[in-house]
Amino acid sequence: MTPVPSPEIVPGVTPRSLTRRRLVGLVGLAACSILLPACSGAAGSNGAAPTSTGPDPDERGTATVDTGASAPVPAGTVLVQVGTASGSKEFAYDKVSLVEPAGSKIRLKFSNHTDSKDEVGHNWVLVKSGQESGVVTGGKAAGDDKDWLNVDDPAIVAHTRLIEGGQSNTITFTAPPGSYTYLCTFPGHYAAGEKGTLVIK
Ligand SMILES: [Cu+2]
Repeated sequence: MTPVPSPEIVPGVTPRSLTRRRLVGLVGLAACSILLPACSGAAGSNGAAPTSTGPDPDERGTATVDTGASAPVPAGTVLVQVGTASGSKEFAYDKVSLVEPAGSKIRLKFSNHTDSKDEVGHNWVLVKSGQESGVVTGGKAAGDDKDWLNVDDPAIVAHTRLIEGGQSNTITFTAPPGSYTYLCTFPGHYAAGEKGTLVIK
């Protein structure tokens, strides 16, 4: 599956167009709907209705349990919490700047604060500075089946899962001193402002 839909504008598009599992073919539309100036006037032919593929295993059962949150906390671990904005049309983290001490393990709890009914997926991906666009592009190419992330991209330092509203995912990682960007690889979200900076020093 290679969702590269033509951009188009449909009046009255709801936030559902940015949902994780539905309207996959309309991702371009979703990106457009939050970037209206760039897309105004554009017309495409991809108006196909979404195809239901049944319940996604990620959305039920153990995959939705934040097992990382209950793992033992090694000495010297720094606890960090980052969430998303709560609105289904807001694409932002609640913290855009983090500074953490060099040499620490960082345990990061990432929470998607959108309403679960809105089905807006987000992730938190830590990227080497200057390589943001490649990670975003690679994520889009990876597609919905890969949760919009190319996990093999060497520019990625750490990442959470793509999670639904109301869920959290905790990860533990270390990173060498430096400046990093964290961003969401769901198509359109980074461009809409879902990003921040983490400095390790
Ligand atoms: Cu996002």
